[in-house]
Amino acid sequence: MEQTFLMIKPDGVQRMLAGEIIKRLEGKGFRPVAVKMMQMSREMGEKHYAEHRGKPFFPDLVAFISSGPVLAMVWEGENIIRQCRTLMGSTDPGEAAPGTIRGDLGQTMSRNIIHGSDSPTAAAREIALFFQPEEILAYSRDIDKWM
Ligand code: IDP
Ligand code: MG
Repeated sequence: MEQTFLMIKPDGVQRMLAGEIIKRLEGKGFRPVAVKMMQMSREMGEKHYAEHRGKPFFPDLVAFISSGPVLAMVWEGENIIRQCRTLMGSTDPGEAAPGTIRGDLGQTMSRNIIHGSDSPTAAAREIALFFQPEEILAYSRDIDKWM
């Protein structure tokens, strides 16, 4: 089953949107297999966002992502990487469609509440950055036969 890395960013945690976001993911039928509250170090922020190093917004992005607690999660489901990108909406909440997480709840490009892996390669890299293999559970739910 495909897995993705999702993270509620510091703005989402502070605005108490974690429950709302998890509700949407559960409602879609996806399964959480690892979840932890943590505060990222600056170094970890730089690693997580390594692809953006050198861009003008990189220093602020790293400062922001390490500024307070985040909720780091691994979720699984069929085609979950693509589907979660769709549920999240465009990077800029001003452009994100209504009904999406960023469209409904996000504020600006730098305060867009949620991170989600954008490819299988990114998902594998990000999951390994945040979780030890033994922290990721394998289980099924009775309702999964209806999914
Ligand atoms: P994504 O989160 O939708 O995958 P990316 O392009 O990977 O978007 O950018 C990572 C994060 O960096 C975004 O979620 C956003 O918070 C921030 N970001 C991206 N582009 C800009 C920008 O032009 N100005 C400020 N922040 C940006
Ligand atoms: Mg990205």
